Amino acid sequence: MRYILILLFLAASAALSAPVELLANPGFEDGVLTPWTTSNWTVVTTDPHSGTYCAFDEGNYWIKQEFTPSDVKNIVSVTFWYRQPEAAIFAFDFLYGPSDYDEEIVYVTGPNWTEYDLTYFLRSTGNLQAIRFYGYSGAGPDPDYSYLDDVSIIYDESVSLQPSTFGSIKAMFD
Ligand SMILES: [Ca+2]
Ligand SMILES: [Ca+2]
Repeated sequence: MRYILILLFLAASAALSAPVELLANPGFEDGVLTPWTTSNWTVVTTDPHSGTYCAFDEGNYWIKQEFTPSDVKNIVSVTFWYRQPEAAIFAFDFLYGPSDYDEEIVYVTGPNWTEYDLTYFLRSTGNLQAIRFYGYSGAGPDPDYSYLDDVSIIYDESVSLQPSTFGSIKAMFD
């Protein structure tokens, strides 16, 4: 009986320690936005970063996905791919509550798909529960198009036991 319990414990530990993607439909390959919500974004097939689909917006509108509130100490990476034909800017938010969020501006330097790593932007403590991106308006005379694809938030239960997790390191400097 004892060995069975140990085996069950090991199996449960292995299941918990596997890194998991917190987002659903992170590359829009469902062909619809769900479960993303938005004020104007749509799914298109115009030059996606990968697969068949990406998300598209014209103007400064938001797209957001909520997920199970997750301890930042276990979030090992936040990345996404973004494209704007004009050299412009866009904003993104990390939400820790319905109206509790941090916002930052990203400067776009060229028209090609670019990967951004937002992991540094996590708070040292708290539970992340949604991510939100914006398009833009203005910049040059071209249409204010924004494309988004392959968003990823990786959660790993096992890293909470390690003092070298990103959140712990950040806490030293807060
Ligand atoms: Ca895609
Ligand atoms: Ca413009």
